[in-house]
Amino acid sequence: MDFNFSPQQRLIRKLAREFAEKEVEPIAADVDKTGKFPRETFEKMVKAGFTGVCTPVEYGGSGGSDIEKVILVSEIARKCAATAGILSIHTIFASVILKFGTEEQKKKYLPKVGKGGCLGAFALTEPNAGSDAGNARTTAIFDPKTNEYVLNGTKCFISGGSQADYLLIFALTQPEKKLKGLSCIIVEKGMKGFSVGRVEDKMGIHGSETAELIFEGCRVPKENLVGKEGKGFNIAMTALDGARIGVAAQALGIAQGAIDLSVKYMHERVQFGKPIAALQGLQWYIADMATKTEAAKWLVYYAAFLDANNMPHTKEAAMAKLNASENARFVTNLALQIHGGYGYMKDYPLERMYRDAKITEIYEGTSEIHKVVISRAVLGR
Ligand code: COS
Repeated sequence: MDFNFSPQQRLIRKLAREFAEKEVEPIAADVDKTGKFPRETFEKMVKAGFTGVCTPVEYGGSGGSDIEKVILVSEIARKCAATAGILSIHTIFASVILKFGTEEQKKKYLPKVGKGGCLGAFALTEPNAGSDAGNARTTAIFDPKTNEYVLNGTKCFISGGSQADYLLIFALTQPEKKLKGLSCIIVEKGMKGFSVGRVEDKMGIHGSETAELIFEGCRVPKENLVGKEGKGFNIAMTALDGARIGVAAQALGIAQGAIDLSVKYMHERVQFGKPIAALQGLQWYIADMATKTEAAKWLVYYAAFLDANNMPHTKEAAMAKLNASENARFVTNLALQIHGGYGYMKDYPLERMYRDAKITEIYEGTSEIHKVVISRAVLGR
């Protein structure tokens, strides 16, 4: 067994930490306040090679794996969960194209979502297909006269959907087959018949825009089909296994950031004539926060290790996300408590982190869905 990062991974962690301190932390409160997508920061992440983290060098990426993705996402989430979420979700597009795309699709799209500065998104959810993702109703009917798919329907709660240049849309090419008729199709920003609807007003992760996508007779060339027709659900589930590791990394970073702030505050804040770090009640809080976060970290890295080595990781990704997201809520709650009244004020980052942590228990699969996935694997059902 080897729990050490390679020298390369240590370097990436150092770079990511410096980037988060210099480029992300100073604007995190503003991103939260305005809810504006941090385009400039995204462009800086492009320049730093973060956006193509898992894409091979020959396709314009940085040649890393899920382990490097976890390092980047968790370090950035330490300072701003919204920015980390943007990066994490963006990487799903490339991972799907890499695993299921044609050589032409890889050559066309991977350099663009790597060093090219384009943003990718993943659109599965619909008003009546959330946890029951197989109930999607958006259709993509093939028109043999023009060799195009014609998309009709609405996607909702799509992270980055309003900003994305390229979107993976899951739609029924054979509606009568339901889940088995679902396919994955690339839609490009600006395609006729595709528009962005409502941009949601959320509790947290404000800079990571969440949008409704509307398809009204949107014509997409046949070559934009990813994988085989009817295999869309399997593609979506495979993609979500990786995406869940990204959310787990985001949750891990939020928890680590809340611990950092709590330690600093406990040494500085004096009550009853001594720093509050001397109070045993709060020492026990910190002990619990640190222990649970350390445990969460290794489950996240284990899932990433399996993914990076092409080993089955559905159960482990679900466990990592379930555990890390519950931990992020637990830790931000105690961190806010340690900060007392100051923690509740918008002048301090704790109330933002507390709000941001909540989404990690919901998106890319709720905690309850992860328990379904885990229990099925454990019970062999
Ligand atoms: N990887 C690859 N394929 C998978 C898979 C995985 N992790 N999980 C399931 N599949 C495949 C199955 O093998 C099956 O394929 P075949 O029919 O070819 O054998 C198919 O998908 C259907 O699987 P299953 O019967 O398990 O589907 P269910 O409808 O019972 O759904 C859950 C399973 C609940 C786990 C799934 O719907 C889910 O993850 N829901 C949450 C969706 C979600 O996370 N949404 C968040 C937002 S995404 S924008």
